[in-house]
Amino acid sequence: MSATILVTGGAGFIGSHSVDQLLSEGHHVRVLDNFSSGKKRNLPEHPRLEIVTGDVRNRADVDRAMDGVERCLHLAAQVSVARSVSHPDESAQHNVMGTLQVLHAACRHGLSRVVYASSAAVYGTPENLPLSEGARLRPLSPYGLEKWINERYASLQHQLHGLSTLGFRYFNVYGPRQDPQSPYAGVIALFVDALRHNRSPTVFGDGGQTRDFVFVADVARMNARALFSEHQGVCNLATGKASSLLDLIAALNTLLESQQVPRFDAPRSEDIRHSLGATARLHKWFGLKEPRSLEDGLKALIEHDARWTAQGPQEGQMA
Ligand code: UD2
Repeated sequence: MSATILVTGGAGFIGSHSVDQLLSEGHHVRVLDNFSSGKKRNLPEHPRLEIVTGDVRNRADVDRAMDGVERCLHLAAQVSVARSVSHPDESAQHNVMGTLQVLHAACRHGLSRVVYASSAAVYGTPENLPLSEGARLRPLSPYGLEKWINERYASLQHQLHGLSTLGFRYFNVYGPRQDPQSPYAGVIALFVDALRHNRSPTVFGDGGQTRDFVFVADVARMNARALFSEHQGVCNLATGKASSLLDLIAALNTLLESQQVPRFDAPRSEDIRHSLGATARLHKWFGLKEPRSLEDGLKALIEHDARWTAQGPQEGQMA
């Protein structure tokens, strides 16, 4: 059955893939985006897609966007961990007050479900791996704390008003449309860009640090699935597999037929060594049994980039 779904931050990286997924499932989608980092070119021309330019911090904009909507995927955020450290007040305005606006409006408009972006950043330095949802939360940045506050607000709105919510703790999401030029680009986007331009990738530290890399199309599928489920609370969105940066460079060299050797730089302060998500809840609640392997995901990313370069953005979009 088709529904009308609001996607805040729908022109961004994860947002635009989620919009594609929801459209492919036959839903009507409304995007609310202020286009500060999201891009119109990430979105298709589609008869079931409506775009509202506005800000989640603005009550009138959120009310306008939520009118007639049944479910909401809330992804609009200030996404830079570094910026949250340098500008904590501005970051909290976006991430805490913006989310509060969305949750509160969802209650006023009688929405049946809100799925929102939390983050692995809520965990901070792990005590045990893999990180399960019950692990102690010790965020290392305002960004991580803001996401945790959002989880608490969502749970409280459930308690007070019966609003059904699910927060996904995204691990390291990668895939097409992650902009390597952005100061907040993830390591995969940066390494692919370096290798494609015959540059050495810069590794902060010794490259032995590991991450749980999740392909964005899997994230989009899980977002869509969660919108139509009843599960309440939080859930990791991870693969349960760890890869080191050196593994990543080796895989990319093979796929791109290059032989780049990394340049090693000082480790980032506050960098965590290992990150790996437990996936039992994700499997049980949302059935992501076989997430895309890193190799397959990197292949899809590289093929997408090649099409984009050859044909331009419209034809380059992923199905
Ligand atoms: C990810 C998320 C962040 C937050 C955090 C929580 C991304 C882009 N960021 O940060 O939003 O949720 O997890 O734990 O997903 N690195 C290099 N060279 C580079 C860039 C990065 O060596 O050119 C290293 C970096 O020092 C780190 C690893 O690669 O050890 C991953 O870095 P990242 O910025 O992609 O993601 P992360 O895990 O710091």
